[in-house]
This record gives sequence, structure tokens and C-alpha cells, in this order.
Amino acid sequence: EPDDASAAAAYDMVVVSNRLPVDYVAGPGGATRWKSSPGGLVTALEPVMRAADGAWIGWAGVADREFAPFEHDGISIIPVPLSEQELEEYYEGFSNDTLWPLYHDVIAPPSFHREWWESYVRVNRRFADAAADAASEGAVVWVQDYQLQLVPRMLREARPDLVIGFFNHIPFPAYGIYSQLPWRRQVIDGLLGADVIGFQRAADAGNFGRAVRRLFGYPTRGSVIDVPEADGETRHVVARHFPISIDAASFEELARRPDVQARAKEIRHSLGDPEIVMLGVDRLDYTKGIRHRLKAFGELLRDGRLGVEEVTLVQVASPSRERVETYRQLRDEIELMVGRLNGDYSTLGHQAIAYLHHGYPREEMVALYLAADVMLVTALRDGMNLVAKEYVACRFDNDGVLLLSEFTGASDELRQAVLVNPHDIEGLKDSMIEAVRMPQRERARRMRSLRKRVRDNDVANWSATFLETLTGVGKIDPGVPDG
Ligand code: GDG
Repeated sequence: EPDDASAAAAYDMVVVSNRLPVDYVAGPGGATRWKSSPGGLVTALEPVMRAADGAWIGWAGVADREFAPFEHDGISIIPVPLSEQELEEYYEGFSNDTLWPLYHDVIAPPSFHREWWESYVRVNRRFADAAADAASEGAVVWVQDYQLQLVPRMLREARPDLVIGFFNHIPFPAYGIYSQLPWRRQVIDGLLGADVIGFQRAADAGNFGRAVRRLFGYPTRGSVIDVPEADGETRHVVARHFPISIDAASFEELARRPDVQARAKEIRHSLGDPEIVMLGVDRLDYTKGIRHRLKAFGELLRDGRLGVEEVTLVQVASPSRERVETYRQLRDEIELMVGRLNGDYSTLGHQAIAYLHHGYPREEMVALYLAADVMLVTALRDGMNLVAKEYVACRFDNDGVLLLSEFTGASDELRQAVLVNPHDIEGLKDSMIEAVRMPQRERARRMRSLRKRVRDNDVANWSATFLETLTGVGKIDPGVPDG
């Protein structure tokens, strides 16, 4: 039960995620400043939180520092501290070197370490405690992503009055892969503390349901799982897909700005005005299929099916998880490939690949989207992939071709993209050529249909659908006997 002190600062809507939507920047003279940070989840939830006047619980991005709660841009921010060791074990270790590769179909081998798991449990407990303190009686708490899978159960035990949602932003793997996890029962049990468990794709929810049946034998009917509780009651937990999206209107608004359009022209000009600009935008991550993309592009140049006078590939690889060894190796491999391809095929006037290991402001990203004739999304596994949706949202000119991997959640919705299997290098090459040569009428037809899809399911729709499901469950369930 909340005591008087916490009741005074109680919020009816609480979001819990590993990272806060703000970055800490050391100001002049030791002053503390906060700056909104870009990224998939922040982009998705910021508008919702501002409207709901809620609190956001998460880590501020610097280890070994404690910060008092504060307001930022109309959102109450409640920082949770992490020590340097917890950063290594809970975050870089268990979250990004165990769960991330495991949940992305073991594209890279996951590491299993018992100390990492213990740290994961400890940190999840700290986040759950912070949420229990911040939430008002009967509040809605929405827990985000794979770093915090134990929080729903911990929170339910402390605060049975709460309505608890969980959304998994990354895939949920098939049981044959999931079952490798030494703590597979604890993680599922942690998630089942929620009232609603959201996934990106129907296939992810299906994999989760199968894991529940295999490990616990709980009955499932469609998206409802019957979870027996210690008091003999049965809770009905909903596990289904809620495909995440973007704030499509705000991307289009940026794309329509004259300065952003001028910048798009300038980008093409500075590339030597090639006929075709191809673009990749990814965090530098082994799930994104950057190597497959470069290999296919390199072979097209080698075979003379594309020439550097005609085509330039712009690859933005934003720095990510740079202290994790797999990511360092990946960076070396990609930069070796880019260096070789440019060495082999660039001329003084035309670069084969413009490779950028930087993060950019949103305006620059949008200018890049506008400058690109072909957008390459070749992920080997991706929960959704927001870049694909952002590209489409920006193309109010109904032009541009989206080449999209079947292994992204986005491919379930964006059926009018040029769909590819990135493992099939020959197929990928043919699809790149198809995209480059696609007649204008067909480009327009496909883009119109893609744009309609992204407009119809934007991020406001995503969060509204999730929260309606969640509060619907919360209203119906308490006190209603099973059956
Ligand atoms: C996870 C899941 C799921 C990237 N570089 C810059 C920049 N970005 C922005 C993009 C986009 C976001 O970051 C990346 O989102 P993605 O969906 O593409 O991928 P993940 O980061 O892996 O996100 C993913 C997502 O969560 C949401 O549920 O779709 O499957 O893996 O918005 O534009 N933004 C700016 N500068 C950059 O350099 N401003």
C-alpha cells in the first residue's frame, strides 16, 4: 500500500523503461542540463506521456550518479540509478549480450553468465520498487521492453491494485531458441505478472504462448492465457500483437519544410548529383543486415550492373553499444568492407559508399530520406523497424522505393514494399536492381498505399489501442470470479 509520502506524488499513469526520454548533459560549472534524446521508443511514447501528464521512470544514462525527480517538457521524470558494475552486468551484459542476441534468433551467440542474471534481477527489483512508489491507487503502469521483463511480476506482488502492461519492442523467439535461456521459467513468470503483454507481430505473441504452454502448461484461448495465482484465483492475461508506429504527421511536417527540402537537394549535390541515391539508416547492430546489404551492392558494382557514376549508397550507421565486444567486431568488419569497396570502385568524382558513423538531428535524417531514391532495410531480424515507416511518412511526393526485409515486423504491414530475404544475396541484388529501375507510375502506386498504411496506424493509434486493451482488462477483471 502506498504510504502518505508517496501518495502525495502519485501518478495515475507511469511508464517504466530502461532509459529515460532525456539525456544528461553536464552543463557549465557543474550545472545539470537535460536534453530530449532521439530513438525508437522515445519517439513513440513522448506524445502520449505529454498528453497523459504521467511519470516516466528510467535510467538517466550516466553510471554512479543519483538524480532527484524533475519535470522536463511536461513529463515528470523519475531517475533510477545504476552503478558502473550494474551497467556492465545488467545492461551491456544480460540485456544486450544475452537477451538481445537470443531474442534475435541467435544471429550472434548469446553469452550466459550467472552474475549477469543476478544483476538483472537486482536492477529489475529497483525499477519495480520505483514504480510501486510512484503509482497512485489503481494506476496504469506500462513497462517497456526486454531489459525489464521481471518488473510486471515484482510490481504485482507489491501492488496488486495496479493495472500493469508490458510491451516487448524486440522479437520473441521460437521455443527451440528461447529454451536455451537458463532462466527461461523466471522470465516468463515475470512477464505473466502483467495484465496485457504486447508484441510487435502475431508470430511473436504465438511464440510466447507456446513457451508458456511448454514451460507451465497454462491453458491459452486465442490471445488469453489463464494464469493460476497463489490465492487459487485465475487471472486472464492477454498476450497479443500491437505493431508500434511513428508520429507520421510530424515526419511529414518536417519533410515539407523548405529548408529541409533545400538540404535534401544539397545532399544529392554534394554526392556529385548521382542519378540514384540509395540509403541505409541503422544503429550499428548485427541484426540490421548491413554486411549483407554491402555485399550485394559491392557485387552489383563488380558485375557492372550498377556503376558509381550512376549510383551512390549512403550508409548512416549510428554508434551503438560500443563497449560490447560483438559490436566492436561488427564495426571493424563493416568498415573493412566499406574501405575495400570504396578502394575498388570509387573514382575521384564519385564515391561508391558514403559511410557515416554518426548520429544526426532529426531534420538531417528527414533530408536524407527525401534525398534517397531507394531506402534499404535489410534487417536479419527486427521487432518492427521504424526507419522503414519514417521513410514512407516523409515521401509526400509519392516517390521513392522501400526495399524491406521480410524479417522485420514492418513487413507484416508494408506489403507494397519490395520485400526481400536478405540472406539470399542473389535475390537481394535482383531486388535492388528492380528498385533502381522501377517505373515512376509503379513507384507512386506503391508509395501511396504504403503511406496510407503508416497514416492509418500511427503511434497515437498504437498507444491508444494498447492502453484501451489494458484498461478494458483492468475494469473487467477485479473481483469477477473465474468462468
Ligand atoms: C527497437 C527495435 C523497433 C537512428 N539513428 C539516428 C536516429 N535514429 C532513429 C531512427 C528510428 C530509431 O532511431 C531506430 O528505430 P528502429 O525501429 O529502426 O530500430 P531500434 O533502434 O533497433 O529499435 C525495433 C523499435 O525498438 C521500436 O519498437 O521498431 O525493431 O529493435 O526512429 O530514425 N535518429 C536521429 N539521428 C540518428 O543518427 N535523430
